Amino acid sequence: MPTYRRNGFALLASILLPVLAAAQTPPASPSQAEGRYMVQFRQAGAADAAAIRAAGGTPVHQFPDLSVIAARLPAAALAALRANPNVVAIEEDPRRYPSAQTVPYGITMVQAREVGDTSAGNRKVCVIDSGYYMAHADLQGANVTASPNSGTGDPYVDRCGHGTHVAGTIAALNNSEGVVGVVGNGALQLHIVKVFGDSCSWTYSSDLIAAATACEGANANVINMSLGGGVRSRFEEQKFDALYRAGVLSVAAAGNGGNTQHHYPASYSSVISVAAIDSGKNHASFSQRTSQVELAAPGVGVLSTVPWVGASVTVDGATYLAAGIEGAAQTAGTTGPLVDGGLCTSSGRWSGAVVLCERGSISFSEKVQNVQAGGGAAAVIYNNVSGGFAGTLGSGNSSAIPAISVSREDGLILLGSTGTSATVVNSTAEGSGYEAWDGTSMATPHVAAVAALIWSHNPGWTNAMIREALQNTAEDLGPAGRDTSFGFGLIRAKAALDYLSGSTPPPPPPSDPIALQGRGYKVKGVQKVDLSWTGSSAADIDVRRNGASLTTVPNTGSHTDTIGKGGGSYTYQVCEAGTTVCSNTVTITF
Ligand SMILES: [Ca+2]
Ligand SMILES: [Ca+2]
Repeated sequence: MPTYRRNGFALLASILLPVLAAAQTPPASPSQAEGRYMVQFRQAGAADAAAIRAAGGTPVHQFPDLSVIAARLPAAALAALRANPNVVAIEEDPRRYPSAQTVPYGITMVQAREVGDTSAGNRKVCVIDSGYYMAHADLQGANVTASPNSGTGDPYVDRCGHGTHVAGTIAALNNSEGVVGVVGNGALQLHIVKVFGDSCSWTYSSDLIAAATACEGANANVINMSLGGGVRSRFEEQKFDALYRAGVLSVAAAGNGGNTQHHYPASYSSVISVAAIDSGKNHASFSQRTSQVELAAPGVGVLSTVPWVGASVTVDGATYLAAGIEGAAQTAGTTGPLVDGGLCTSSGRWSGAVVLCERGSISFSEKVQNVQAGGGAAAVIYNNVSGGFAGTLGSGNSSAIPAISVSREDGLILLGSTGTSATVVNSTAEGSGYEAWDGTSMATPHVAAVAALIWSHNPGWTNAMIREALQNTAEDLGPAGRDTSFGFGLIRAKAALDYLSGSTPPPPPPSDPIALQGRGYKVKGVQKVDLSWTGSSAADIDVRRNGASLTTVPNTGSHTDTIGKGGGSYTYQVCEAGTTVCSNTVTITF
């Protein structure tokens, strides 16, 4: 009779875009009464600056090689200089903006920016997920390894995006673009194991065991598992227990069911279970509440890297991240003058324009159709309440023009730029994009990366020391003390590092090279215990029960103890015969 049970593991992110951040906010406009211009004269000379001043302007820069003077000019001065026969040309001094990088709120909230990362290269985080989009402009190419393709496709291709989003939270680069991760210097070692293929759905528990074994083989210190399933596996638990004993810190998502059920591997004692909170440190309603929840981290509206271009609108050199309206046309870049369409409840004369529409009154589909009917090249719908939103044209609907949504905050900024050129992008093509996602999947990498970051300050610290420090320094949230929603609370990198600072590395762990496992069962009322062990090459093994030697057997790696009828609790240990080299203890209770 087959006893196979499909032990499915789902990715733990809802692919939603509820919170969208402005990549950049342009500086406030200067007074319109006076503008910055560059004035070119026929000949460079001291008389040029005098001419500017005589007209009522104020020189700012002089470029003799160009015969140009940059100056602040009131309208009257501008008119006077235009009439000056010595002036060749006048050009408005256009604005230039710094390339901007957004620091996602979660990175700040977990104190990642308060802890030095110069030694991050001595730690390795293994990411078991859907792959890693190696070509992303904001992700490191160095210090990354991957387990070979085992049927899920190239590990450096991620058509699902989940693994790339998780990796961005861990290690997006601290540069002039996009976002930044917990460790932004590109030094942290990453090992990628791709268990989710392009279908992005589920994998088997045994695939996860194999992946964890691959992490172990790659000498990972921390394993990130933004995944889980509701069915426990004894063998999987044994694997993570063994990894913990071997010094690996495993971190997994508590689950997105919004219920009180345990999710695995998060709910094994040897794995840290991570709950999700929002930017206000409130418990995310989807985040599962269990006795195993250990730490909380940001998991709502987490902005990170995705392997597709995505949606945005760029005006005056500033790019605002957006969300594509479902069903609308794709575009790699549609440019037109930005106009205010109000609520877009009717069509205007919008030929070639990028039309701003406020959300409300009519459906998104009707707004986009009105923009299209008015000749508009693209529609940008901004929210009528704070934050962003994910919109759709409705089932089966489409539009010939691209349409995207932005937050109310960004919409109001854009309203101040009407008349200038705007470029709308809405593309699922492969590329370096960013999206804000929800999920305990998004919370988990904050914890894995913070653990690696603080651990890098002293590789002599043990996984247990790191775990204890994270627990004892978490910011208590919700009911006082550990609770099922937040565990010990919000993870805090700086506090944990301070807690550990001054700690000296402990002596090497007690000689415990033999790993013992036991399983108890009854046959017609007779208690039996199957023992199995690894890690010893001795010829003979002494089996001990409740502290006393029971028998000495050849080292076959296993032994069955038959106790007789009845019940009780029995503690086992095995030692190399005639030595004090012993295993851990295992207690079996009937
Ligand atoms: Ca960046
Ligand atoms: Ca609490």
